[in-house]
Amino acid sequence: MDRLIIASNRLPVSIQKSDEKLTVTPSAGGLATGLKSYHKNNNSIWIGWPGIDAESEDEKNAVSELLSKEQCLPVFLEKELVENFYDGFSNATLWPLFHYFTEYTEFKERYWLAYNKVNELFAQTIIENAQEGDTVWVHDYQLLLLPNLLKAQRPDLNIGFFLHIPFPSYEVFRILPWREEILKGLLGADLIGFHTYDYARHFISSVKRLLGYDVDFNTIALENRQVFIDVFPMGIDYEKFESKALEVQSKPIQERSKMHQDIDRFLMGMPDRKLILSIDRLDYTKGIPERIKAFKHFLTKHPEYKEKVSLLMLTVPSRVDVEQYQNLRSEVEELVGSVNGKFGSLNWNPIIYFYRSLPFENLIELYSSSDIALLTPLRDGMNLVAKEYLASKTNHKGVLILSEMAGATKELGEAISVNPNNIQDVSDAIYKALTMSVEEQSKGVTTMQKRIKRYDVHKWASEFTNALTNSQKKIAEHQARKVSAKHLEQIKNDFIKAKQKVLFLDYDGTLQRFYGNPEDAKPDKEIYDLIDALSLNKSTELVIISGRDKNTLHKWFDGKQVTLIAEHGAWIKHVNKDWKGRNKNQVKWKDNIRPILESYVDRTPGSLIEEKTYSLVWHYRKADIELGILRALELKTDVSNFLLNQELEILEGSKVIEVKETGINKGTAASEYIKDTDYDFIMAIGDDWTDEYLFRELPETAFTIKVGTNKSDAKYYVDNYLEVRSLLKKLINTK
Ligand code: GDG
Repeated sequence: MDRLIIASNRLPVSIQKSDEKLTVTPSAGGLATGLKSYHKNNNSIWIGWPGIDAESEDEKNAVSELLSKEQCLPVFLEKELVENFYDGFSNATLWPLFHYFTEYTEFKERYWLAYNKVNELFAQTIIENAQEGDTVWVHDYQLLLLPNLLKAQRPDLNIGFFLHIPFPSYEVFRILPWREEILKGLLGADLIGFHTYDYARHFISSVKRLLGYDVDFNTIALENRQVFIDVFPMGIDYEKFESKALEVQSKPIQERSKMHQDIDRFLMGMPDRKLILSIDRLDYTKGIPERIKAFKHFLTKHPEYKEKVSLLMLTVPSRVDVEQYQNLRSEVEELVGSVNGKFGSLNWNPIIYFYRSLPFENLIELYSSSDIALLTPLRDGMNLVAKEYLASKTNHKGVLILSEMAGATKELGEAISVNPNNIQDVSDAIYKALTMSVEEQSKGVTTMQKRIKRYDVHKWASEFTNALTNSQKKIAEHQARKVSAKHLEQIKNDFIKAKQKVLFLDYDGTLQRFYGNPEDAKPDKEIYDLIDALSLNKSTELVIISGRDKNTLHKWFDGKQVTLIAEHGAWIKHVNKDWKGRNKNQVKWKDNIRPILESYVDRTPGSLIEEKTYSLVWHYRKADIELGILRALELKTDVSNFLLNQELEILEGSKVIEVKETGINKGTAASEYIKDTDYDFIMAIGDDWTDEYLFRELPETAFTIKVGTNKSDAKYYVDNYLEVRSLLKKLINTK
């Protein structure tokens, strides 16, 4: 990999100003702490907002200089821009929407404009600093437009994007007024990574539904590029947490920090005393009020735990200027007060509440000393705190209670999983954790530790960047097979030299673009002109080879100097001759298959049946895209039960399932066509899966060309039907 440029809203360090002096402090948050060591070791450049509103050019220069020592480059943002971009579109539009808090989501044009502006400023800074072929790794929801801004101006860059928060279901995402722009922005990346498979499939589903692109497993086929989607659950710097935990726990009691000594005193205040820990930013996604209510329920249900257990809540101040966060703070403090007021005593606070952030060392003391971690977000992209808690459990004793709405739950199957909205469920989980045997604790913790140690943040970052390099290789491979000016020259030269030539041309998606209504795809003047011009050359035979029924092809091309092959080869009409069909299968198979297809039409609005001589076709191009794909899978299974001994097969095309008599496909039809003539130039162009038969069966010397970016056995690629037409134009007027 060439040089790496990391781009995120915040840099791994912040610049602060006090008494006219600038100071550098490490930024909090999972992304900054997680990637920091990777950044240092890989000699990358990190581009982001320094967190300060620089007042003058001199100050900007001073900030830049301080940052350059950290391999960082600033994007300076003015105060008003930050308000609309950061507090506005990022945190009042995207953050609530992507976490399913639609009621908090604000749609304001000025937020959107600022968001565009900031993404453009990032693009500008990166472009000014990126060398040819550099890799850019863009992070998170503040920069969703950046990949495409970069790709449009600098196609040479390898662009990766990672989303740290959930990608919501299509039903929620579609609410966003700028949904298409956001998707297109992201699709400028070559690789897009998510924490979980669910987020990835939500994204793919939105792309399919809103932009209509074809998706083949994890590859999205754009008009002229491919975008790869994959899952990379973010890890932590395991080593760092483990070693710090060993260090703080091995200190003699008198040398421990004040906080650590307080915890020791609390735990030793009574035999069997237990400490439950929760750590999160004060955010409505974290389920903090629900957690307090569940703890209250637990204390009511289990009075025997009075004075024996406390919940230590570290809530880190966050987005303090935003009203919802201020309201949340009041609500949380009221709830804490009411629980402590109701259950507490002179020497026992059921809830120990901190509203601040703590130094790293204190954080580790909390992790390693507490018996249970109670992490119950209502929605969370990953939740690194869960992993950090486990890594700090160097004595392997501890229990993790984790919300099933956190991305981390997918990897931490041995944790006690809870629905954070179910207060009874969370209260039961607390009881279960308090009564869990040491052996069981140790078994769970050790298993999870092994997993998160193996897939730590270094592995995560290298897996992502390796996948980005691999996607680059696949893209390069595809690029190399694209019909270039050089290839065109070669095709043209061979065409001129050849004595007997044949061109097999698919119709829909190859000579003509796809239309929602197949009837609208009738040939335009340019197609007729092309056919007429090409057929002037006496040594050239033109064959239109299509899955369409013979009547349509007849209507469109009768009288033209072109051979027509209809229904994938079931019918052929040589120039100036009549249609010739295959012998009809005597078995009345259609009567058996038709009712099955009809049941699918009934259950899949927008789908329809087409009857051809040798086949029955179920079309679902106009149906809901996901339902169509699902039904197509079902239909294949259903129909395959009827195929035995019937000499029938299933052919899957673009949004169609065709049940047809065996041995009929474009490959056998083309082989049949060329078998008696010695052609010294054969070319085949097609866009569909059914054209793959053609590409495979034609002789090795044939020029086979795939339209689009999907995987193919063809030797070459072109982007779309317009490129097909311009390629054919090059062959006109040659003798
Ligand atoms: C996004 C996603 C996803 C917290 N309090 C203190 C402190 N922290 C550190 C923790 C941890 C980080 O902050 C919080 O972890 P999150 O996982 O919640 O990460 P965020 O950056 O807030 O959020 C989230 C994450 O990105 C990574 O992709 O997991 O779902 O929302 O590292 O240790 N650190 C210190 N003092 C504190 O008081 N020193």
